[in-house]
Amino acid sequence: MILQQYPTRLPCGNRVLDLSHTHVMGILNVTPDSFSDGGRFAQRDEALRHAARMVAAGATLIDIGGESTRPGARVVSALEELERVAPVVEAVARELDVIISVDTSTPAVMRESARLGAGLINDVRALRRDGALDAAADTGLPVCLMHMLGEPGTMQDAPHYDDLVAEVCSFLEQRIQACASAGIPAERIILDPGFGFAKTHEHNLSLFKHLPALHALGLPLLVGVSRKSMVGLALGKPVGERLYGSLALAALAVSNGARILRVHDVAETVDVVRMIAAVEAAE
Ligand code: 9MG
Repeated sequence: MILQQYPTRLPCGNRVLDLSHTHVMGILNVTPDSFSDGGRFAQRDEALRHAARMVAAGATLIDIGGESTRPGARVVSALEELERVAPVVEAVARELDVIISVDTSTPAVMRESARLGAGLINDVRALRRDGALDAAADTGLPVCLMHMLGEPGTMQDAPHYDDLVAEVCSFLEQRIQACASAGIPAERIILDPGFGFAKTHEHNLSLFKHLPALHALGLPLLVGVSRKSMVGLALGKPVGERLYGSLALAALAVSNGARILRVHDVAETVDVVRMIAAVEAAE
């Protein structure tokens, strides 16, 4: 059992996230290759249906992203990202009872998504883009700060650490400090080790093993490993066969203090979380 040091109520816009237990965040990518090419409204409706399925399966957060963060991915303009994300944020906010997380590093997308009803900003660049700290602070929303070195396009070019865990912790502490200076208090921050971002397979495994060190920073942890290469490489499985490995890591993450699991397979991960909760609630 891991003791938590942060408040259990995290206001996320017009909803509250109860951090006394672990939540499942469903992934909703709205990049051009995510949905059929039937035009903008058809894509928005398809995205909404997918979000509704994840909510029905037990997701309490939906993470909407319009910029691919895969290694080698193209950087999109703020306008392009906004055109992908905004209609979906607006539709999900109108139709579904769920906290919307917006997966973005772009200040204009943060501001507009907050206006349309988003409740959380998930930034893989930890608010390091110009204007991102101020934009996030102005929204008043909580932020997820993820560890990554460099940019998605180049982050896997021989990442090196002298002391991986210490360097990840120190990076996150520096970003917490930058947030404080910009007016974002620690009570509005979620931390994420950034599995698969500027890390080799060995780095990912080792960082996972040392999750308690990140938990000791005293803020809620988000873990995203669903179908990632660390599962594929450990098991020798292609992306379509990584469910059981992803669920094993989800269970380990929960028992090491993760409060949000960012996943593709919502129903299966919700079962993992509920099963662990049932055991923890027993005498
Ligand atoms: C957008 N995105 C892709 N992988 C992620 C991860 O592991 N964590 C967070 N916070 N965002 C992610």
